[in-house]
Amino acid sequence: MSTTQTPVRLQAVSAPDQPDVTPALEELYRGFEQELLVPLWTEIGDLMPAHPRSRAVPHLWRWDSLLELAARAGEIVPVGRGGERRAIALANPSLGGRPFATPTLWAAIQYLMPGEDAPEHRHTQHAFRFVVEGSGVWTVVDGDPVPMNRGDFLPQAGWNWHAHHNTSKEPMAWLDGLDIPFQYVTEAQFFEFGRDELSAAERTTPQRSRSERLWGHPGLRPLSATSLPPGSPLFAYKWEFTDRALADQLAVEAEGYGGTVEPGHAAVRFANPATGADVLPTVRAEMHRLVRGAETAPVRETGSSVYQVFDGSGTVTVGDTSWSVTRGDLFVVPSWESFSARSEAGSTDSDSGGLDLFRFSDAPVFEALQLHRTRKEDA
Ligand code: 1HN
Repeated sequence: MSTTQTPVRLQAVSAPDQPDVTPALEELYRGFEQELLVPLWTEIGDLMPAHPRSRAVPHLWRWDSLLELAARAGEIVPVGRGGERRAIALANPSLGGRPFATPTLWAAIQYLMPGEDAPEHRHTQHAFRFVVEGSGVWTVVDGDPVPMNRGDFLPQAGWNWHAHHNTSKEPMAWLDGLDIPFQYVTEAQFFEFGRDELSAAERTTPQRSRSERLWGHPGLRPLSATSLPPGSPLFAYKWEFTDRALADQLAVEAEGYGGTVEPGHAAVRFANPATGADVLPTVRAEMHRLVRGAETAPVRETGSSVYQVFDGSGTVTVGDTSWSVTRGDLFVVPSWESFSARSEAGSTDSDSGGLDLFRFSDAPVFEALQLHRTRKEDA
């Protein structure tokens, strides 16, 4: 077996915190290079910054552009065994062209043409779907067909078998989120192909999945559930319930009883109904609603997030960058960059002036490792 040696290159530099540049130091550094050794005193600033400095940068992808390109892919790129999915990933401009939205998170637009199937497989990577518009696809999770409609959030924890089929006469696009970049560095990934065809029972199109019928009742746990999967046993969080939860928070606030995270800002986390924990072991998902004219206080957090505008329009600020955003637009908040959002009335009369933001992040990983920190910035 051959091994590849990555050369070590050490540059003696003249600086207050560095040793004097002498022939003896140069010779010492050549000795380090020869033996593949790196001294801490040349690296400490990069390895131990005073606060996180993300390799990722804030970036925005416009939904219109993603959808247009995905539709073109739908015309010319088949879906089938091998490629598995017509998914087109967001690549953070400072992560070397890899399909990584952030150092830990994958985000992609997936597109399925009328009548098409995305074949069954399973992998250790934890995944979810979020539907910003459209309908007509059923995702089949461990043999349970689950409908996908606008506003629905569908977690698929690692190692579940899953396939998708579009039974409608229209193409459908949605957002996929996975922890692929995180699992890539952990080197703990497994993947298996499933069956080439789904059964007739799996190709049915119920309005509610078995999972929703068992687990979709607030506060009620089925006594038949003796063992639990690694993520949420509820395979769909329907928009009807998310929307009502946000509207109810704002109504409670309007009555003077709090209930929101800050004035005019309602928010919910998608939680595992069996445990109350995050829906996926490595991914947190939330929905935020800002009423007309509301804004959030700038906040920094360790770990990274991807946001998608679900409805309305507004301005979001990530670090030094601000964007006007509207339905479907996606953007990245790298670790420890400050984030704030403000709702703004859009150009259409039907626009409520509010802003609904879907967010997913790697927070469960940071919390489990005691690395989660949040800091409110002075506005
Ligand atoms: C995957 O299985 C799906 O099941 C979506 O829809 C995106 C990206 C990389 C690897 C597997 C899906 C994926 C993926």
